[in-house]
Amino acid sequence: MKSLIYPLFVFLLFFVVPKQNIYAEDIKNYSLTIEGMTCSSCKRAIEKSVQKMPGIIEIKVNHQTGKGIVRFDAKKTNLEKIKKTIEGLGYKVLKYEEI
Ligand SMILES: [Cu+2]
Repeated sequence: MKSLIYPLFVFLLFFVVPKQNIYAEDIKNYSLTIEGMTCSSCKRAIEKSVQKMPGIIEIKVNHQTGKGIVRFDAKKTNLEKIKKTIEGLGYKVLKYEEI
């Protein structure tokens, strides 16, 4: 059993750990313009749902301006998926732009 520990450690170190890393070149930042947010519950609903998606690092939206920013790992998700999540809640993504 002990003889398995070292190979297991090496396996985890070289094969499992790197896959969980986020590489700087995969991180994308987008600005969003969202239609339909009227109060802070709208803001929270969007932030909560998007934050739960795999690959999302951060999302912040402002219901007063309709603007938001999202930061994500492009290896794990993309803007189309984020847009679908937001629109699934009943809002509309009018515009998005890489920043
Ligand atoms: Cu609201």
